[in-house]
Amino acid sequence: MFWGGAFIESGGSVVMETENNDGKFNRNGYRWDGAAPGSPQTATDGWHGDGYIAARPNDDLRVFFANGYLDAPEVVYNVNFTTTGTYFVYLRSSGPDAKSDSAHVGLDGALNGSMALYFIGEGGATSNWKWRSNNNDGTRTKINVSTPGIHTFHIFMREDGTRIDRIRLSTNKDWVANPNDSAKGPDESPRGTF
Ligand SMILES: [Ca+2]
Ligand SMILES: [Ca+2]
Repeated sequence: MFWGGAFIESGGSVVMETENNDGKFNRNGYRWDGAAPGSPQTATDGWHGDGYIAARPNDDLRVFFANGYLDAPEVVYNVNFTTTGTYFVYLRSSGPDAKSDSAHVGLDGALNGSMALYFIGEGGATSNWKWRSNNNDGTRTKINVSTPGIHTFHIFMREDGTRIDRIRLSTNKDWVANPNDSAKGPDESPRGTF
């Protein structure tokens, strides 16, 4: 789907519904269901916007480790940045089990992190969805926007079955979605042409 422009970063923050992606690439028998073109996924309650994306099929047969992320199915988002510098990556995610709770993220084609995400039932949790912002080793997931203008944010599959609802890129390293980390977060950013 052509949305007519890039997401607009403002004040060091940009928020995107994952289902409003700007491109989608199926690879090696795997795909992101719910990414445009195609209807958003809606079966797991608690999503925002029009739904979410999910890596499928969830057969646990293959994990795209960091050295093979370019072989993994991908979705992309175009963002116009005016604020340069370090952004922390926050993903609102969900998964059916611990073999379905991670993804790779990047900027302009480079890999910037392999994120440990969230699965239902983790730690006795009662929410289907939570925001996560760390790599698998516990360090923060970051991107560096070195120049103003349009850049492309990428999500690649790592483990199949992973669901992602929303993306926030923020210069605030301490952001917590109030009233708790399962909350929606800020409204989706507008788009514009540049
Ligand atoms: Ca899986
Ligand atoms: Ca969504």
